[in-house]
Amino acid sequence: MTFPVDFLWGGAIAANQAEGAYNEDGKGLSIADVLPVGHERFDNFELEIQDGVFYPSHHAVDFYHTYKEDIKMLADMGLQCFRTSIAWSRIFPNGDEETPNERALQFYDDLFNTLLLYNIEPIVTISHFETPLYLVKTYGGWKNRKLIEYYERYCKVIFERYKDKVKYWMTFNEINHAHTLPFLAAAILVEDSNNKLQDIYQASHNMFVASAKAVLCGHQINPNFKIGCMLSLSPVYAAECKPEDVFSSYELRRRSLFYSDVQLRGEYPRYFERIKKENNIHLEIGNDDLDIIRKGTCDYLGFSYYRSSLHEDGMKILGNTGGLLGKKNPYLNETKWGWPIDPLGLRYVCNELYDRYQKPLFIVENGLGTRDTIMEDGTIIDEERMKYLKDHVMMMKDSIEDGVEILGYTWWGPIDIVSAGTGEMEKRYGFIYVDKDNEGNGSLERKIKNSFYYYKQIIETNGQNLDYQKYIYTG
Ligand code: BGP
Repeated sequence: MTFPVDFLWGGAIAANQAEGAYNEDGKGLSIADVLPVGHERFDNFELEIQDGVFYPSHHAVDFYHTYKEDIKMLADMGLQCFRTSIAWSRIFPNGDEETPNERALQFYDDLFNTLLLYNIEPIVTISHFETPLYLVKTYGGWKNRKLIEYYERYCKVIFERYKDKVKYWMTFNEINHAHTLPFLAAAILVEDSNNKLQDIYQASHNMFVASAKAVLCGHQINPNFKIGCMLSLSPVYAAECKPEDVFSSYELRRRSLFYSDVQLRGEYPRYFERIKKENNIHLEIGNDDLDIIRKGTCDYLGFSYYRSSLHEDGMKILGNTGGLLGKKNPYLNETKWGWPIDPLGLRYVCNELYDRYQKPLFIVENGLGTRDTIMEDGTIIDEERMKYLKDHVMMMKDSIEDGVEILGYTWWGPIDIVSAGTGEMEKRYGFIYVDKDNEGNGSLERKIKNSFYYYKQIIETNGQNLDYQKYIYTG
């Protein structure tokens, strides 16, 4: 058997993309709650809710109310672990309160209990693109080190509360997106800044300290906790063999790996000195910060992998989520949203990361976002999704045979949820269909897609039976 017996097969979502109930039971607004739908959602939003604007996170797929039935369906599929985030603005509506919101704590108690009832291991992202909005409006987001204190308080509360229910944690979702999606990943508005990189690196520094503090206090509360960092790590290939393209791709890659370098090695890499000098960056660093970062290294590296990108020296860089990135790769097919499909890239990344850190990896996001067609008889034969899944699982298997240590695999969006990049519902990842469209219409009814049975088979056979022919039989 290639996959270890304790390999965790699962699925992943985020609170803001699934729960809805944006103002129920005392929840405050989060940054996601002011983002409209559309490809320009990050260029086109206000920090206050506007009349007549549709906000997809407000009701999302109503997971806040349907989690019991949804988890039962996921359990039927055989899920062994389930990654979700805790919405920080449920626990601390503004983010800077002294006392947590008990109703919200109770909600996550019930959610984790439901998972445990089905023997599904919960995996929790502490902050997944949903910083309380008040922290942006009042403190300017993560570039203000006040947030370290508030995040630490939040972590202590949830660690204490769920210490016997949750073992796997991740401190910040796709922290390296501080560069490409600064509002989502670091809760900062950099458009009008006179030194954008100064703000991004200051926010990153503060998040590093916060993450390290979380690791230290988490291990104190429960020494069995496994606390990981989480990055978006789709690889960057040079567009040509021109040395300038190759070196520039390397630098772009390193701009991401900078985050895992700090969070896994516990210190700033030497190349950072030059970046600071050349960009006039002066970081505010507290007396104990570097010591805390050194001691609070993460236990594993969680990462998302969807695609690769092609880079040319001097090219404008866009983020993974949402925008189209890079040049077209003539060797790869693309999804309907223009993301190159590159299974071998996953093996490349797994090897690259394990060679660099020798720490366990956790593939906490991978998936295909596409449109689905419902047949007349109600079936959804999502062959493209099954193929994507098969090809990536095969590469994960090869990576394990290469000697890479992988803790598990959580497919992104096992049930359809709102897209982070565009706010669309119709960019679907799920094995379970949710009847809702981009404008918010629909009955929210859940329907099983054929890929549901296929993933169930993969889990049941621990990745041995990858044949999906019988699930594309149309009669
Ligand atoms: C990652 C995010 C997720 C997620 C996923 C897919 O960057 O961590 O929150 O949504 O990308 O992206 P999208 O939803 O834009 O298709």
